[in-house]
Amino acid sequence: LDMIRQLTRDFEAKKLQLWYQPQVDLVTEQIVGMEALLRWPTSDGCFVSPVVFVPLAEYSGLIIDIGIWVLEESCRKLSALSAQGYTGLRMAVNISMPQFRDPNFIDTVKNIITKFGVEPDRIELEITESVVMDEPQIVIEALQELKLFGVKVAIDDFGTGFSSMSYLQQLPLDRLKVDRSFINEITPGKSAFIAETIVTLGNKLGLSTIAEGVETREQASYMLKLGCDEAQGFLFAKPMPYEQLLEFLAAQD
Ligand code: G
Ligand code: G
Ligand code: MN
Ligand code: NA
Repeated sequence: LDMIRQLTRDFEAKKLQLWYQPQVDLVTEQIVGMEALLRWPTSDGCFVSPVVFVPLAEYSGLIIDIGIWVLEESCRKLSALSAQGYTGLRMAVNISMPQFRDPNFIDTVKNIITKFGVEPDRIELEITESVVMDEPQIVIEALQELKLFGVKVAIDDFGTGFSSMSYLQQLPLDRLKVDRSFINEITPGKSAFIAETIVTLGNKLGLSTIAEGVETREQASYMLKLGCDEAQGFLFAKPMPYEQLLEFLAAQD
């Protein structure tokens, strides 16, 4: 409870940060987009992990306001990147279940994207399988409407949740994110077979695929060989503040 109070205070004092992790095309290894990731700095120079504080924000309802800020900040940065000539980059934003339950969610998303003059197809909403299974009807309907508006939709941590394959049919999906647990032990074995099956499934359904948590050359070339489109992981770049992202982009030009 104390932590929720502290989080609320720090959010209101604008102390939360948004960091960005590049996503690269596996063939060219050029950056094609990034994922926006929350960071909560502590007074001693460390960070509280989102794995710890995002559930608290969900439980307390604070995630509604935080989520609005994350989307605004993401759109603000996309707009700034466009002004610098980076007009084609995509931004992936994580969405929690309570945000879908917010009756204003759909309008809020549309309004923010419009306000910042961002092309809707440059925003990708990331949802986990547990979000889909929690209240399928609400999530499917919201995503269908937002899809009509033009945003992209990705399933995060694919293969780790308990989801029904039938939702792959009902959800207006663009991308599967292969969970990092399947990339970890990429030597022939169960993980590698699962990674291969997810990429094949994505390809057959006409969805893009991205490998998460790629840390080694071997993992990158293995995923490329499987036909995976993109990758995100420490091999290419860690999550970083916006100023550092600009340097990363400039170094690549
Ligand atoms: O950056 P890190 O890998 O520590 O993030 C861990 C998890 O925290 C992510 O996988 C994601 O589920 C969650 N997370 C990070 N940023 C956000 C955010 O802006 N919104 C939501 N809902 N979850 C986030
Ligand atoms: O949304 P999601 O929980 O998938 O967020 C991705 C998380 O994975 C972030 O917390 C990010 O810091 C982390 N991450 C990104 N790339 C790597 C990687 O190559 N290795 C490991 N161990 N973690 C990573
Ligand atoms: Mn994610
Ligand atoms: Na993930």
